[in-house]
Amino acid sequence: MSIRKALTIAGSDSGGGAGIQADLKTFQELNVFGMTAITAVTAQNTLGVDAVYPMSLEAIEKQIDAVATDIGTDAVKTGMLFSGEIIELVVSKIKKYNWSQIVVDPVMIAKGGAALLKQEAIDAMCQYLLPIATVITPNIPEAEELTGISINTWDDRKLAAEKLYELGAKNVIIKGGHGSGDLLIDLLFDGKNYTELQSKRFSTKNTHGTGCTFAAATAACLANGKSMEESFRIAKDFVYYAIKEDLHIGNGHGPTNHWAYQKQQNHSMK
Ligand code: PXL
Repeated sequence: MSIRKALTIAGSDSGGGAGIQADLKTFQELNVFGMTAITAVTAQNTLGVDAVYPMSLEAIEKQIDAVATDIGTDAVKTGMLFSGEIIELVVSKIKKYNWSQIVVDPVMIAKGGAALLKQEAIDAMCQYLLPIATVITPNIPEAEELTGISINTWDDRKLAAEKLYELGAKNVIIKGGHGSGDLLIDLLFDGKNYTELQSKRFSTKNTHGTGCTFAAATAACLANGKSMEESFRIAKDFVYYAIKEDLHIGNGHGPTNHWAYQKQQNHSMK
């Protein structure tokens, strides 16, 4: 069996719940060999982000080159990219290496409000990153920021998805975690069809890193050769169980449970 690989280009979360740590745990659980190019190091725990240290452009470039020139990858996931110049570098490398399964999580702000992307970088994201995205996975505030559309109704959400598609993303998933109500509905738009996936909304503060985990699960599934819709369904299930079986780590917004999906699969096979 050939081993499928995925590369995450993202920030490090010392607390282990989000960023590259969440990505690697997710890749591992979904049977994909995970690799990293770290764009920034954050000092943080479940209570918040204490400091952000962006890596130099050279350090980011060398990490991507090292992976590309020896190992290669079947999918790329981008997370915290911090600045316009990092976005431009990452896009030029993705083009240079002809990578084609690109999951863009447009990370902007941490739960406590710390900026993980400079305001000036939003233009670069729209101009350079969206056109190479196989799929972009914003939450509602991120979709609003990227499109300028304020999302209050289901039609607003569809309109924002269409706008992100027009900006160049081949598929758009607008997640519903920031909505309200008993049901959490995520929306996929592929340029023609809409797919809505519903699940129960849990009342828990342990949701740190759900966005990273969702995008990493999507990238792992694409690396494994699954279709966009199937990848969407598996990523949704992965995050559902990760929130449902929360771990209660730390005193603030705790991480999700990256083991839960596999445990569920193993039980249901018995
Ligand atoms: O969940 C967004 C996110 C992404 N990447 C890093 C983070 C966070 C949230 O805190 O720290 C590195």
